[in-house]
Amino acid sequence: MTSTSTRVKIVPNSPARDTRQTSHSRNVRGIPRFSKPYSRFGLDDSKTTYCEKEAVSAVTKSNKLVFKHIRKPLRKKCSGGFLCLVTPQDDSTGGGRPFCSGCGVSQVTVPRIVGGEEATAGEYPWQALLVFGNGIICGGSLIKNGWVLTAAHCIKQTGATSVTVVLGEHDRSTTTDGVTQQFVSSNIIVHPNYDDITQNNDIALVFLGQNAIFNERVRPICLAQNSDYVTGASTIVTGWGVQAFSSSTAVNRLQEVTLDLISTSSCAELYPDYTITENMVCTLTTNKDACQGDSGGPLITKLQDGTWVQLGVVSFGDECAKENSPGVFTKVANYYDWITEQTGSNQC
Ligand SMILES: [Ca+2]
Ligand SMILES: [Ca+2]
Repeated sequence: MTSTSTRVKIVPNSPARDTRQTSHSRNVRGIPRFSKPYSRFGLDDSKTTYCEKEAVSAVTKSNKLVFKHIRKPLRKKCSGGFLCLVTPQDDSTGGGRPFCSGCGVSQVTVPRIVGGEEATAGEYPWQALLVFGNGIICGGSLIKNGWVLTAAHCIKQTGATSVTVVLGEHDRSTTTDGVTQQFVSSNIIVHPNYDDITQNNDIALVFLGQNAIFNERVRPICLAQNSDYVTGASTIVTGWGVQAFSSSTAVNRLQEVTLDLISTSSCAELYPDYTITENMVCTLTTNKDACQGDSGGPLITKLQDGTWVQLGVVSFGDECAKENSPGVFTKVANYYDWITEQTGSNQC
Protein backbone atom coordinates (compact mmCIF):
# COMPACT_ATOMS: atom_id res chain seq x y z
CA MET A 1 0.00 0.00 0.00
CA THR A 2 1.04 3.57 -0.46
CA SER A 3 0.72 6.28 2.11
CA THR A 4 -1.49 8.46 -0.04
CA SER A 5 -5.09 8.92 0.86
CA THR A 6 -7.81 7.55 -1.28
CA ARG A 7 -11.27 8.77 -1.01
CA VAL A 8 -14.03 6.34 -1.57
CA LYS A 9 -17.53 7.45 -1.57
CA ILE A 10 -20.71 5.56 -1.38
CA VAL A 11 -23.80 7.27 -2.59
CA PRO A 12 -27.40 6.24 -2.37
CA ASN A 13 -28.31 4.00 -5.25
CA SER A 14 -31.56 5.78 -5.69
CA PRO A 15 -32.40 9.42 -5.35
CA ALA A 16 -32.87 10.40 -1.76
CA ARG A 17 -36.47 10.90 -1.10
CA ASP A 18 -37.75 13.14 1.55
CA THR A 19 -41.44 13.39 1.22
CA ARG A 20 -41.46 16.54 3.24
CA GLN A 21 -39.29 18.28 0.71
CA THR A 22 -40.65 19.93 -2.35
CA SER A 23 -39.45 19.12 -5.81
CA HIS A 24 -37.95 22.58 -5.79
CA SER A 25 -35.66 21.81 -2.84
CA ARG A 26 -34.50 18.57 -4.45
CA ASN A 27 -33.56 20.53 -7.54
CA VAL A 28 -31.58 22.97 -5.43
CA ARG A 29 -29.59 20.14 -3.92
CA GLY A 30 -29.21 18.79 -7.38
CA ILE A 31 -29.00 15.20 -6.25
CA PRO A 32 -28.23 13.13 -9.31
CA ARG A 33 -29.73 9.76 -9.88
CA PHE A 34 -26.53 7.80 -9.54
CA SER A 35 -22.94 8.30 -8.54
CA LYS A 36 -21.36 11.48 -9.83
CA PRO A 37 -18.42 13.51 -8.57
CA TYR A 38 -19.54 14.72 -5.22
CA SER A 39 -18.97 18.33 -6.01
CA ARG A 40 -22.26 17.79 -7.77
CA PHE A 41 -23.76 17.19 -4.35
CA GLY A 42 -22.58 20.56 -3.23
CA LEU A 43 -20.58 18.80 -0.52
CA ASP A 44 -17.42 20.16 0.99
CA ASP A 45 -14.50 17.97 0.07
CA SER A 46 -12.61 18.88 3.22
CA LYS A 47 -15.23 17.40 5.49
CA THR A 48 -15.67 13.75 6.19
CA THR A 49 -18.86 14.01 8.14
CA TYR A 50 -22.04 15.46 6.82
CA CYS A 51 -25.27 16.04 8.65
CA GLU A 52 -23.08 16.32 11.75
CA LYS A 53 -23.95 12.91 13.08
CA GLU A 54 -21.54 10.67 14.88
CA ALA A 55 -18.51 9.73 12.84
CA VAL A 56 -16.97 6.30 13.21
CA SER A 57 -13.43 5.34 12.54
CA ALA A 58 -11.89 1.91 12.35
CA VAL A 59 -8.50 0.39 11.65
CA THR A 60 -8.15 -2.98 9.99
CA LYS A 61 -5.08 -5.09 9.31
CA SER A 62 -6.93 -7.46 7.06
CA ASN A 63 -7.99 -6.07 3.72
CA LYS A 64 -11.62 -6.19 4.63
CA LEU A 65 -13.75 -3.75 6.55
CA VAL A 66 -17.51 -3.87 6.44
CA PHE A 67 -19.65 -0.83 7.13
CA LYS A 68 -23.30 -1.22 7.91
CA HIS A 69 -25.22 1.95 7.48
CA ILE A 70 -28.36 2.09 9.56
CA ARG A 71 -30.51 4.57 7.79
CA LYS A 72 -32.42 6.92 9.99
CA PRO A 73 -35.59 8.67 8.89
CA LEU A 74 -34.59 11.30 6.40
CA ARG A 75 -34.44 14.86 7.54
CA LYS A 76 -33.81 18.04 5.77
CA LYS A 77 -30.47 18.20 3.99
CA CYS A 78 -29.62 14.61 4.75
CA SER A 79 -29.67 12.24 1.85
CA GLY A 80 -29.30 8.99 3.74
CA GLY A 81 -26.10 8.10 1.90
CA PHE A 82 -22.70 8.32 3.51
CA LEU A 83 -19.13 9.05 2.67
CA CYS A 84 -16.19 6.94 3.60
CA LEU A 85 -12.58 8.06 3.87
CA VAL A 86 -10.04 5.28 3.49
CA THR A 87 -6.45 5.96 4.48
CA PRO A 88 -3.99 3.16 3.78
CA GLN A 89 -1.16 3.01 6.28
CA ASP A 90 2.20 1.53 5.47
CA ASP A 91 2.84 -1.37 7.80
CA SER A 92 6.63 -1.03 7.79
CA THR A 93 7.07 2.62 8.66
CA GLY A 94 8.14 1.63 12.14
CA GLY A 95 5.46 3.54 13.98
CA GLY A 96 3.65 1.48 16.52
CA ARG A 97 4.44 -2.18 16.46
CA PRO A 98 1.53 -4.57 16.72
CA PHE A 99 0.16 -5.46 20.11
CA CYS A 100 1.83 -4.13 23.22
CA SER A 101 3.56 -0.81 23.30
CA GLY A 102 6.62 -1.38 25.41
CA CYS A 103 6.92 -4.94 24.13
CA GLY A 104 10.26 -6.54 23.44
CA VAL A 105 12.10 -4.83 26.29
CA SER A 106 14.43 -6.81 28.51
CA GLN A 107 15.49 -5.24 31.78
CA VAL A 108 18.50 -7.50 31.95
CA THR A 109 21.41 -6.35 29.84
CA VAL A 110 24.38 -8.65 30.07
CA PRO A 111 26.93 -9.43 27.38
CA ARG A 112 25.75 -12.41 25.41
CA ILE A 113 27.93 -15.42 26.01
CA VAL A 114 29.37 -16.65 22.73
CA GLY A 115 28.14 -20.16 22.20
CA GLY A 116 25.06 -19.49 24.27
CA GLU A 117 24.20 -21.85 27.08
CA GLU A 118 22.43 -20.59 30.17
CA ALA A 119 20.42 -17.41 29.93
CA THR A 120 20.36 -14.89 32.74
CA ALA A 121 17.18 -14.98 34.80
CA GLY A 122 14.79 -12.37 33.41
CA GLU A 123 16.76 -11.82 30.23
CA TYR A 124 13.90 -13.14 28.08
CA PRO A 125 10.81 -12.12 30.06
CA TRP A 126 8.41 -13.23 27.30
CA GLN A 127 9.58 -16.84 27.50
CA ALA A 128 6.78 -19.20 28.54
CA LEU A 129 7.09 -22.77 29.75
CA LEU A 130 4.27 -25.05 28.66
CA VAL A 131 3.81 -28.25 30.63
CA PHE A 132 1.44 -30.89 29.36
CA GLY A 133 -0.24 -33.53 31.47
CA ASN A 134 2.19 -36.25 30.47
CA GLY A 135 5.17 -34.18 31.57
CA ILE A 136 6.12 -33.16 28.04
CA ILE A 137 7.28 -29.57 27.83
CA CYS A 138 7.24 -26.99 25.10
CA GLY A 139 8.21 -23.37 24.87
CA GLY A 140 5.98 -20.43 24.15
CA SER A 141 6.06 -16.67 24.15
CA LEU A 142 3.87 -14.04 25.77
CA ILE A 143 2.80 -11.83 22.86
CA LYS A 144 0.10 -9.74 24.50
CA ASN A 145 -1.77 -9.74 27.72
CA GLY A 146 -3.43 -13.08 28.29
CA TRP A 147 -2.05 -14.71 25.15
CA VAL A 148 0.85 -17.06 24.56
CA LEU A 149 2.09 -18.13 21.14
CA THR A 150 3.36 -21.69 20.63
CA ALA A 151 3.60 -24.42 18.01
CA ALA A 152 0.59 -26.37 16.77
CA HIS A 153 2.57 -29.62 16.89
CA CYS A 154 3.03 -29.24 20.67
CA ILE A 155 -0.73 -29.42 21.04
CA LYS A 156 -1.42 -32.04 18.36
CA GLN A 157 1.40 -34.43 19.24
CA THR A 158 0.53 -34.43 22.92
CA GLY A 159 -3.19 -34.64 22.23
CA ALA A 160 -3.54 -32.19 25.09
CA THR A 161 -6.78 -30.39 25.80
CA SER A 162 -5.25 -28.47 28.67
CA VAL A 163 -1.83 -27.04 29.39
CA THR A 164 -0.06 -25.41 32.31
CA VAL A 165 1.67 -22.19 31.28
CA VAL A 166 4.42 -20.77 33.49
CA LEU A 167 5.64 -17.21 32.99
CA GLY A 168 8.67 -15.64 34.66
CA GLU A 169 10.39 -19.02 34.95
CA HIS A 170 14.12 -19.54 34.77
CA ASP A 171 15.00 -22.64 36.81
CA ARG A 172 12.33 -25.32 36.46
CA SER A 173 13.75 -27.30 39.40
CA THR A 174 12.94 -24.62 41.97
CA THR A 175 9.46 -23.50 42.75
CA THR A 176 10.38 -21.11 45.52
CA ASP A 177 11.79 -18.29 43.42
CA GLY A 178 8.58 -16.32 43.93
CA VAL A 179 8.56 -14.74 40.51
CA THR A 180 6.63 -17.19 38.39
CA GLN A 181 3.03 -16.80 37.34
CA GLN A 182 1.18 -19.97 36.53
CA PHE A 183 -1.96 -20.54 34.50
CA VAL A 184 -3.91 -23.63 33.53
CA SER A 185 -5.68 -23.25 30.23
CA SER A 186 -7.91 -25.39 28.07
CA ASN A 187 -8.50 -22.50 25.70
CA ILE A 188 -6.10 -23.50 22.95
CA ILE A 189 -6.43 -22.39 19.34
CA VAL A 190 -4.50 -24.44 16.79
CA HIS A 191 -4.15 -22.87 13.36
CA PRO A 192 -6.96 -24.37 11.25
CA ASN A 193 -4.60 -25.05 8.35
CA TYR A 194 -1.90 -26.77 10.39
CA ASP A 195 -0.51 -29.68 8.39
CA ASP A 196 0.97 -32.35 10.63
CA ILE A 197 2.87 -33.90 7.71
CA THR A 198 4.65 -30.84 6.30
CA GLN A 199 4.39 -28.76 9.51
CA ASN A 200 3.02 -25.90 7.44
CA ASN A 201 1.18 -23.38 9.68
CA ASP A 202 2.76 -24.84 12.82
CA ILE A 203 1.35 -22.19 15.12
CA ALA A 204 -1.13 -22.09 18.00
CA LEU A 205 -2.39 -19.67 20.63
CA VAL A 206 -3.09 -20.32 24.28
CA PHE A 207 -5.45 -17.99 26.11
CA LEU A 208 -4.44 -17.74 29.74
CA GLY A 209 -7.95 -16.84 30.85
CA GLN A 210 -6.70 -13.83 32.75
CA ASN A 211 -4.07 -11.17 32.39
CA ALA A 212 -0.52 -11.73 33.50
CA ILE A 213 1.11 -9.15 35.72
CA PHE A 214 3.82 -7.45 33.74
CA ASN A 215 7.08 -6.86 35.62
CA GLU A 216 10.81 -7.30 35.11
CA ARG A 217 10.37 -11.03 34.73
CA VAL A 218 7.13 -11.10 32.74
CA ARG A 219 6.77 -8.95 29.68
CA PRO A 220 5.55 -9.52 26.11
CA ILE A 221 7.68 -9.78 22.98
CA CYS A 222 6.91 -7.71 19.87
CA LEU A 223 5.91 -9.51 16.69
CA ALA A 224 8.28 -9.22 13.74
CA GLN A 225 7.35 -7.41 10.57
CA ASN A 226 8.45 -8.61 7.14
CA SER A 227 11.34 -6.14 7.02
CA ASP A 228 12.83 -7.73 10.17
CA TYR A 229 13.77 -10.92 8.31
CA VAL A 230 17.28 -10.30 7.06
CA THR A 231 19.28 -13.23 5.70
CA GLY A 232 22.44 -13.58 7.76
CA ALA A 233 20.94 -11.77 10.73
CA SER A 234 21.92 -12.93 14.18
CA THR A 235 18.98 -14.44 16.02
CA ILE A 236 18.47 -16.18 19.33
CA VAL A 237 16.39 -19.14 20.32
CA THR A 238 15.62 -19.89 23.94
CA GLY A 239 14.21 -22.94 25.66
CA TRP A 240 14.46 -25.73 28.22
CA GLY A 241 14.84 -28.40 25.55
CA VAL A 242 17.35 -31.22 25.44
CA GLN A 243 20.96 -30.36 24.65
CA ALA A 244 21.52 -33.23 22.24
CA PHE A 245 19.18 -35.07 19.91
CA SER A 246 19.81 -38.37 21.69
CA SER A 247 19.24 -36.91 25.14
CA SER A 248 15.97 -37.49 26.93
CA THR A 249 16.37 -34.96 29.72
CA ALA A 250 15.32 -31.38 29.31
CA VAL A 251 17.46 -28.88 31.19
CA ASN A 252 16.35 -27.05 34.30
CA ARG A 253 17.61 -23.59 33.49
CA LEU A 254 16.59 -21.62 30.43
CA GLN A 255 19.16 -21.85 27.64
CA GLU A 256 19.91 -19.49 24.81
CA VAL A 257 21.75 -20.03 21.57
CA THR A 258 22.68 -17.61 18.80
CA LEU A 259 21.77 -18.71 15.29
CA ASP A 260 22.13 -17.24 11.80
CA LEU A 261 19.10 -16.71 9.62
CA ILE A 262 19.33 -18.26 6.16
CA SER A 263 17.05 -17.68 3.19
CA THR A 264 14.01 -19.87 2.79
CA SER A 265 15.26 -20.89 -0.67
CA SER A 266 18.61 -22.17 0.63
CA CYS A 267 16.71 -23.92 3.41
CA ALA A 268 14.57 -25.66 0.78
CA GLU A 269 17.70 -26.71 -1.14
CA LEU A 270 19.17 -28.27 1.99
CA TYR A 271 15.92 -30.07 2.73
CA PRO A 272 14.85 -31.62 -0.59
CA ASP A 273 12.81 -34.24 1.27
CA TYR A 274 10.78 -31.68 3.20
CA THR A 275 8.26 -29.16 2.00
CA ILE A 276 9.70 -25.80 3.00
CA THR A 277 7.00 -23.17 2.54
CA GLU A 278 6.97 -19.39 2.66
CA ASN A 279 5.43 -19.76 6.12
CA MET A 280 8.76 -21.04 7.39
CA VAL A 281 12.04 -19.38 8.23
CA CYS A 282 15.30 -21.23 8.84
CA THR A 283 18.58 -20.93 10.70
CA LEU A 284 21.84 -22.75 10.18
CA THR A 285 24.86 -22.44 12.45
CA THR A 286 27.51 -25.09 13.02
CA ASN A 287 26.88 -27.09 16.18
CA LYS A 288 24.02 -24.86 17.30
CA ASP A 289 20.31 -25.46 17.03
CA ALA A 290 17.05 -25.78 18.87
CA CYS A 291 16.07 -29.31 19.90
CA GLN A 292 13.23 -31.32 21.43
CA GLY A 293 11.55 -29.47 24.24
CA ASP A 294 12.34 -26.13 22.65
CA SER A 295 9.36 -26.55 20.30
CA GLY A 296 6.93 -23.68 20.39
CA GLY A 297 9.54 -21.32 21.81
CA PRO A 298 10.51 -18.03 20.22
CA LEU A 299 13.21 -17.25 17.67
CA ILE A 300 13.99 -13.61 18.32
CA THR A 301 16.22 -10.82 17.13
CA LYS A 302 17.16 -7.45 18.53
CA LEU A 303 16.39 -4.48 16.31
CA GLN A 304 18.73 -1.50 16.04
CA ASP A 305 16.56 0.48 18.44
CA GLY A 306 17.06 -2.23 21.07
CA THR A 307 13.60 -3.75 20.74
CA TRP A 308 13.32 -7.52 20.67
CA VAL A 309 10.97 -9.01 18.10
CA GLN A 310 9.84 -12.57 17.54
CA LEU A 311 10.66 -13.91 14.08
CA GLY A 312 9.77 -17.54 14.48
CA VAL A 313 8.26 -20.37 16.49
CA VAL A 314 10.47 -23.47 16.94
CA SER A 315 8.97 -26.05 14.60
CA PHE A 316 11.20 -28.86 13.28
CA GLY A 317 14.53 -29.96 11.86
CA ASP A 318 16.40 -33.11 10.94
CA GLU A 319 17.72 -34.15 14.37
CA CYS A 320 19.45 -31.19 16.08
CA ALA A 321 22.52 -29.23 14.99
CA LYS A 322 23.21 -31.86 12.33
CA GLU A 323 25.51 -30.70 9.56
CA ASN A 324 23.67 -28.82 6.81
CA SER A 325 20.35 -29.45 8.55
CA PRO A 326 18.73 -26.11 9.32
CA GLY A 327 16.37 -25.44 12.17
CA VAL A 328 12.94 -24.61 10.79
CA PHE A 329 10.64 -22.08 12.43
CA THR A 330 7.12 -20.88 11.72
CA LYS A 331 7.34 -17.37 10.22
CA VAL A 332 5.45 -15.25 12.73
CA ALA A 333 4.98 -12.21 10.47
CA ASN A 334 2.77 -14.28 8.17
CA TYR A 335 0.26 -14.80 10.97
CA TYR A 336 -0.28 -11.27 12.14
CA ASP A 337 -3.82 -11.12 10.75
CA TRP A 338 -4.73 -14.53 12.16
CA ILE A 339 -3.40 -13.62 15.60
CA THR A 340 -5.28 -10.33 15.52
CA GLU A 341 -8.51 -12.09 14.59
CA GLN A 342 -8.16 -14.74 17.28
CA THR A 343 -7.09 -12.45 20.09
CA GLY A 344 -9.68 -9.82 19.32
CA SER A 345 -7.55 -6.79 18.54
CA ASN A 346 -4.17 -5.50 17.55
CA GLN A 347 -3.78 -3.90 20.96
CA CYS A 348 -2.07 -5.31 24.01
CA1 LIG B 1 22.49 -14.07 27.91
CA1 LIG C 1 11.65 -21.79 39.19
